[in-house]
Amino acid sequence: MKLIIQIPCYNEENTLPEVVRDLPRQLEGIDEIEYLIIDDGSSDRTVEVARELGVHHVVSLGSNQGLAAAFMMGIRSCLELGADIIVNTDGDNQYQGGSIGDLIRPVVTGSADIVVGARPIEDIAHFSWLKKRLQRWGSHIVQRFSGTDVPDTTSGFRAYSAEAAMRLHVFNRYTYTLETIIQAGHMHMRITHVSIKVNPKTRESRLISSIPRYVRRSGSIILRSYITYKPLRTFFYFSLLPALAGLAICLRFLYFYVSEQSASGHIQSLILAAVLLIIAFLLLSLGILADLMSANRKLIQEALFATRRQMYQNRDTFDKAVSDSTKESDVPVKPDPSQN
Ligand SMILES: Nc1nc2c(ncn2[C@@H]2O[C@H](COP(=O)(O)OP(=O)(O)O)[C@@H](O)[C@H]2O)c(=O)[nH]1
Ligand SMILES: [Mg+2]
Repeated sequence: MKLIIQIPCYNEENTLPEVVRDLPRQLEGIDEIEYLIIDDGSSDRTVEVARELGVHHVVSLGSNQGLAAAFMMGIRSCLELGADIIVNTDGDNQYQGGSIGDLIRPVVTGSADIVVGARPIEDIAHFSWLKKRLQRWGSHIVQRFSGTDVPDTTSGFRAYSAEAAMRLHVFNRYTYTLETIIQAGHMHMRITHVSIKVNPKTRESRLISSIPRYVRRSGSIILRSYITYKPLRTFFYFSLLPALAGLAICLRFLYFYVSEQSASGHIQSLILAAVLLIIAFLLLSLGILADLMSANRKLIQEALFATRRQMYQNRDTFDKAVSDSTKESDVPVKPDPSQN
């Protein structure tokens, strides 16, 4: 079994040496361990430091594209390098390399597809009161939306089986942490967590430069991921308010119409009710369309997974098949004698 530990890095020259030195060299149940650095257009010496430290693989995005893009590039690279298990950890030395053995165990024994390292949020001294509350509420919302019980949904310390990694696809550019849990939950992957300890703070968080911005971006990621997987339900909820308001106004109109034997004076409310009911109808129609599109997405997702599995797990067979088919199409077509 091959384990690749990936570290997305954006200007981590100061902390990377400590992170790499702390990584395990061997682990029970693992035959090979390799490290991979994803450099997201760092302007410091991150790449040189990684090479000096003897990191096995360094891949680069060229320009700064954000943590989500770096994470996905790492996942694809690890799969191409033949990883059976992929561990993601951060470049700021927040997580402890010594916990990787515990983190991968459920994947090694085959009892989980994804394992999240859950930090003791309440006991972390450098997390402010507000950050602790946001972590807790955010995780609670993600648990509800994903149907999982991961207590720390923003933790970047995780282990993925190769098959789980092949199924994941992150659409947003900001962070992969929330979207991957919602995706995994809806794809019915087995996702579990283990308690971990963290190191003292080495620097300020670069992902959370401002709390309101972080809340807005995370909220939009959660909502968009949920709509992707449960479009009909979401649009049904959206349509409830105009539908109920429209119905109530309609009933009020009917009441006056029957009791006063005249509709005069209430036409405006009838128009308002009609507008609200049309809005509700349109929202529900959008939900039905989105639901049909999501059925297509599921098929594409399955096709993509099947292709990736064939590509990564039967690498030699796949390469041969591709080169054979290229050779065949290069062969000049012989003229058919029967045509003359
Ligand atoms: N690829 C990429 N990684 C980033 C970026 N910002 C932060 N990171 C990495 O993401 C990880 C977590 O970032 P950090 O600033 O520690 O945020 P925290 O999770 O709030 O502690 C670290 O490994 C960083 O190097 C970025 O713009 N691009
Ligand atoms: Mg950090």
